[in-house]
Amino acid sequence: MIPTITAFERSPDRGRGLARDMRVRWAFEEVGQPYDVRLVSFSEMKESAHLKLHPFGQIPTYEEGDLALFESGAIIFHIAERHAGLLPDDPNARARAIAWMFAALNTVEPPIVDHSMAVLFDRDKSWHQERLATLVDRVRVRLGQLSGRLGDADWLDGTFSAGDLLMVTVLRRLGSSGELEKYPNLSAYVARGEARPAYKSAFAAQLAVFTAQAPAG
Ligand code: GTB
Repeated sequence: MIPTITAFERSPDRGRGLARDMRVRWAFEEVGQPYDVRLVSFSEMKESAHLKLHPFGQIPTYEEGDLALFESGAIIFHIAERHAGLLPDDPNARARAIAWMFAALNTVEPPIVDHSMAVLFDRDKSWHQERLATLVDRVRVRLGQLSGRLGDADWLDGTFSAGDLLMVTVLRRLGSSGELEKYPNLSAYVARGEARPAYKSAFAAQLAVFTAQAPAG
């Protein structure tokens, strides 16, 4: 059975692959699992049909037969458990890869999202500059620690895993902030992820949604 995920009908990122369906698409491509996508509008996400799938009215969701899932991390873990290619077979290496999945979502993503939300939504606030300085500091602490741990390795723990997939997508959210570029090994790490054929296929698929809607010319 081919799983169906949901994605933004019109992503605010204009095809840059920053919304969280991108990581799920990438996981499917890594394991060679075909998938369908149902595009949803912002208003549809808050209607009861979608809320049955996602209690917080967000994307992505995952449906396969009787199973419905939300939370990108849980969806990717589900995919990784059912297919080879995203988690090592060795039990200890597998546990460490799962720890990196949690680290990406629980330790590195929050300061990055707080920073990007402040840049997007709080520019006009009187306290913006002061708050931004704090948020930038928090991002730099995490990037410095991550950079130190990665060192000159290609991936976080041996071979590429779902931990790397999530970490790369989280770091990409820094966008044009200039923060990632302060850590050349992290920039190279993200570039390595983006160079994977599975990443490129996933990126092209989400970009096609934007291009199909963008006015020509
Ligand atoms: N913890 C959940 C998960 O990992 O699945 C978070 C899901 C989530 O935040 N979904 C967002 C959403 O549906 C889309 S990805 N938002 C609509 C809402 O809450 O009403 C977040 C996102 C949105 C836009 C950009 N962008 O434009 O750059 C980047 C990321």
